[in-house]
Amino acid sequence: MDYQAPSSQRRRCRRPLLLGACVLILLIVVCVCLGVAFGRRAAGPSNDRITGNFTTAIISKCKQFLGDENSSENKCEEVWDAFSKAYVGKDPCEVPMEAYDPLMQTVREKDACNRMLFWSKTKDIVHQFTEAKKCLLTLEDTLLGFVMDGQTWCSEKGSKETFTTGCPSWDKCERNPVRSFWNRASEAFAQAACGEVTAMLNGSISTPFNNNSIFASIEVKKFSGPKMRALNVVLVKTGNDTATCENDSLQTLQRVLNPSLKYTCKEVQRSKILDCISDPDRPCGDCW
Ligand code: N1C
Repeated sequence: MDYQAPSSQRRRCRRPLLLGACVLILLIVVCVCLGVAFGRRAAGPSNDRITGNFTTAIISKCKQFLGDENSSENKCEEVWDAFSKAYVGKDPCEVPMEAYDPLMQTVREKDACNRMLFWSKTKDIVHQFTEAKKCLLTLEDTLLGFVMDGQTWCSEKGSKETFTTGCPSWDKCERNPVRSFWNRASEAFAQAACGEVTAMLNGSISTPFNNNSIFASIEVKKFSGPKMRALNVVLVKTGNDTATCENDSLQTLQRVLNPSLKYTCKEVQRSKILDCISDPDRPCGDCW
């Protein structure tokens, strides 16, 4: 026959059990709370989202560009200062291109007459080209272009920090820090245009000269004589691409181009440029 404890004894037995369960529940609650608190901290500004690393990256790229000159340390601090003042503490959709004016004053580039290369939707081939042949220069071959290429940055209203993630995308708002920077730097690069200028446009798309591009909306508008003489378009084509120098958008380009400038356009196969890039003995003039 099963032994049945008297009910008072059963109650006494249950009490420690109940206490244990309470302690366990309490422990679980504490653990969950701690987990959430620490988890939130970990998911907050990740390492590359905090100012320190970005500052270091920008300053060291700047020094890499300027080389080991003694003055490069101070210059790069000065560049960082002017650069960060343009957007730190501001709403990331309220940074106008003019915010970078002081930065442009800080960095003065030498004239590169007859060597300037502009581009639109041809970034890869253009940079392969300038990497291999040193005859032409893009904005990314100047200090600011070199340092900022491929970077993302923004801040927040009232913040002292720079974030490198969670920033507005290119099209989310026009006055975002990255877009305004490229607009302003491109404007300065085009204002410095001198002699014969080359532009590599993409012959694989229906509108090689696109009104929304920086090339059309900023750079071409700044091209003017007498310092600049001509714009030579290289239309990069692949296989049987149909776009030609007669393309409607290129007619528009000729119409909006300052009339004091000479204009030429040449269709060139991408494979021809690539062959030229891979042969160190071929001079630039042979590439198209
Ligand atoms: O809008 P785009 O090209 O016509 O701008 C290209 C034009 C070039 O001639 C450059 O002088 O504007 C200048 N420029 C850069 O140098 C540059 N480097 C990196 C503009 N944009 C630049 N980027 C990034 O490329 C930029 O962050 C944005 O995402 C693209 C714009 O390229 P696009 O539309 O092909």
